[in-house]
Amino acid sequence: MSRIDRAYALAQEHYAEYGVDTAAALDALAAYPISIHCWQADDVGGFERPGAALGGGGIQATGNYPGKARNIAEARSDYEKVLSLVPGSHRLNLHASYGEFPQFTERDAIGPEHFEGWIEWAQAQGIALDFNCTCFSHPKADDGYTLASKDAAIREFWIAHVHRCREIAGAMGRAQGSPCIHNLWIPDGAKDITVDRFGHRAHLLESLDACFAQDYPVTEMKDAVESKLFGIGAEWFTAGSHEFYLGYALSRNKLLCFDMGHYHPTESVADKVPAYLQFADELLLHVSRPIRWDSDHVVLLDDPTRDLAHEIVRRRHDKQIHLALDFFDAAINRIGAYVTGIRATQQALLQALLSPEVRLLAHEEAGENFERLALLETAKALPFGAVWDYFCQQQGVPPGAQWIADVRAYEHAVLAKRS
Ligand code: RNT
Ligand code: ZN
Repeated sequence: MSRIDRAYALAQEHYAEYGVDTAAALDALAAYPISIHCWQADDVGGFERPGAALGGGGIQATGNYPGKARNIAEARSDYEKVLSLVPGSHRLNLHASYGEFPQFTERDAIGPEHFEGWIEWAQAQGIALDFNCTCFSHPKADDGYTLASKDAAIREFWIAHVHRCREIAGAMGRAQGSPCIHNLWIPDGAKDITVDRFGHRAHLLESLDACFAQDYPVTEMKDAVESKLFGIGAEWFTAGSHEFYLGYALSRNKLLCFDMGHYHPTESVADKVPAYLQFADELLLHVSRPIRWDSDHVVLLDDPTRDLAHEIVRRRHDKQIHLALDFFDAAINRIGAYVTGIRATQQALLQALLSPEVRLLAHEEAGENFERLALLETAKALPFGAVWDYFCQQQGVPPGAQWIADVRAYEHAVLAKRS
């Protein structure tokens, strides 16, 4: 028996003493898909034009580590490398700006034909696709407004873009036999005091209704709307705030997307999940790590992520929580950033799946609050790492720290050759 097998056998026994079935936890983990965001590979640049770069829109990738993907072939090679280093089943979350455009194509003219290559590639990888409209980094977003603009022509343009994106998402969902989640986030807002907040939001409401006028079967695609607190250059006013989209999602039967970086720093997204799920059966999460602001740092196995994972796992039998990642660090090896963040998210899920929930709940319901606290603390020291390594081995990906050297080797062989 290898060290990993022996350690797992002991861990299995150990967890069983706490009433936890490690094999069941691993089955559940293997079945929980994480939608990997495409934009860590190229700093949210997209491939609409050669050398496209993220511009404006209140999101910002910082750093200039060498080796970012310069075209779709390079991005796919990077995603394949990432997929080879993470256990479990996954999806890829594409932005509209990552289409295969033979020549520059305006955003209101894109279509499923520009994503056929992606659909084929995803099928070959055994993964499904999710989709996002791209309502930023564009001259028609330069004044800070898209769907909430006071200019009817600007709104029309972006509504047409979202129509195209929903059609693309529908085509993806049909091809893959699993609904494609189409997420809408807009940067709309203003740097300084804005008098007519009501007017901009009224336009946004009307634009969204126009965006979603056409119904698609839920087996093909589902719409999500993502709120935000503020962005760089939109510090004073953000039209698509939490309250706005909370009302919108509930009244229009859309999925609400909670991004972990889009709230006041002391708010807990983990706590929002069981609140929101009193009113809805489904939601989308953007797992991210804000530091002081919506900085989109690489996700780690930290308290907010662990806390969120517990809420996800607790609801896995009666609610649908779609898990997508949203971080982009341009200051370190981008493949390493991906793998670190994906594995951390899965580790958080695994820790939650291995939590002695039955006992914790019994203590809670008996009013044994000291016992509850003490058991929570004790559970932190259970041999979770042994279960994780076994999972990696079972899934045919490197356990422990072995993958770090693999990323370094890929950097030498592939990334370092990109100028
Ligand atoms: C921006 C939102 C949004 C983007 C991606 C690229 O603040 O979080 O989800 O990060 O669409
Ligand atoms: Zn997000």
